Amino acid sequence: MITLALAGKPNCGKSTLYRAATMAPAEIANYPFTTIDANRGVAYVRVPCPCTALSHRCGVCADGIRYVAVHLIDVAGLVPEAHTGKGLGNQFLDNLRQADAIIQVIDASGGTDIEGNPVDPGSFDPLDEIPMLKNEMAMWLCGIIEKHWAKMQRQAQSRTFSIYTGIAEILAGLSIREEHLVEAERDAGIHLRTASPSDLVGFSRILMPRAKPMIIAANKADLASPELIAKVRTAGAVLTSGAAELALRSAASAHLITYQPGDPDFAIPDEGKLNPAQKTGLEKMRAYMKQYNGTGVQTIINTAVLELLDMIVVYPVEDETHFTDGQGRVLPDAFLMKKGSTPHDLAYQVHTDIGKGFLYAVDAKSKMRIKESTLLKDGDIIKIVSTAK
Ligand SMILES: Nc1nc2c(ncn2[C@@H]2O[C@H](COP(=O)(O)OP(=O)(O)OP(=O)(O)O)[C@@H](O)[C@H]2O)c(=O)[nH]1
Ligand SMILES: [Mg+2]
Repeated sequence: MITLALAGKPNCGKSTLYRAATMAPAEIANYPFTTIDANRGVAYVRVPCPCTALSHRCGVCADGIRYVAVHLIDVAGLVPEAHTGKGLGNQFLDNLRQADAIIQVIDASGGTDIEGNPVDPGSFDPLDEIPMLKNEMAMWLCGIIEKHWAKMQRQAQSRTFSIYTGIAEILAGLSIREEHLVEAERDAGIHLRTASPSDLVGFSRILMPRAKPMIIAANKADLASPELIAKVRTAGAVLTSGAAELALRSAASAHLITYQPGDPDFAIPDEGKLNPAQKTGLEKMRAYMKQYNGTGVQTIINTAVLELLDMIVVYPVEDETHFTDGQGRVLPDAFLMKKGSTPHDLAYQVHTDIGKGFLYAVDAKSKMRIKESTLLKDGDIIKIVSTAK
């Protein structure tokens, strides 16, 4: 399953975003290093369900909205010089190994310094947080390579030894491909076989963003001044209010409001159930959501998966006439696939045996058999015909 990780300085709202997105427990507090051990949970990408265009509704989606699961990890806060052991150090960055992409959380309100201590709102520049995390992550990566470097250079004396394979092995689990290494070596202007420790720093800085694509969540946007909002937006950040999303989801589970994650607004079925404080709180959130088109929490997850990781959602079925699986369930599964995947790739994702025995695929919407080389499209409903059952 796709894995996203929330990372950033302490006290910027990572655990709040995590709780809002997963509705799983996690400690939240207004001081640095509240989180020590990583939290892991399930969040969802929101997409329109293709069943709305069919004669049978699927029974899985909520009013035509389909939520597709991804893993979400919330890690401890990172401070400058974490790679030399400051704060909680950077050992916990190992939690990011499994992440396909990183959501860097910054405090858009400028109300906490680089170490997460509360300061006057607006007195800290949130954009200063961005290079800090990049730097610490690059130094972490560099540290992993350096640990093995002496041995690697000895091995590199042998002509048959591939330095790329060697590094790829050290970084196993980080989803780094050998071509990333070749490109980063070229762009850093170094020769890996003879690289010095300082060469490795430059190399790691270039390699890091290729290995772990990153997107920025400008959180606590509900507290941010218009100037800071404009500033973080110019830097390409997605505005989020983890606190608002968490409050809305909690209110929805208590049946005080009707709200689906990612909706631009919510409804209050019975005003009488709310106390005055709840009413004022909800009105504030509504004003915020109107201005910024929702709380931004769903947007950041969708953007990370669908745009940053360039994925589409595809629906495999066994019966292309009724769009069902073997038990008659309509569109039971939704798979996130990298754009550029083929039906054969989908077959492998469903099951290795189905992939091995792949014969051909049928586009269930047109009922046409599709060529193996055809690329899957977002929202495709596909029947796979395989020798394996
Ligand atoms: N107004 C507002 N407050 C928020 C928001 N997100 C988080 N907070 C508050 O910011 C403080 C820190 O939140 P946490 O979620 O614990 O932050 P963290 O990044 O996980 O912190 P560490 O685990 O210490 O690194 C808490 O007081 C939250 O209530 C937000 O979107 N808006
Ligand atoms: Mg935390």
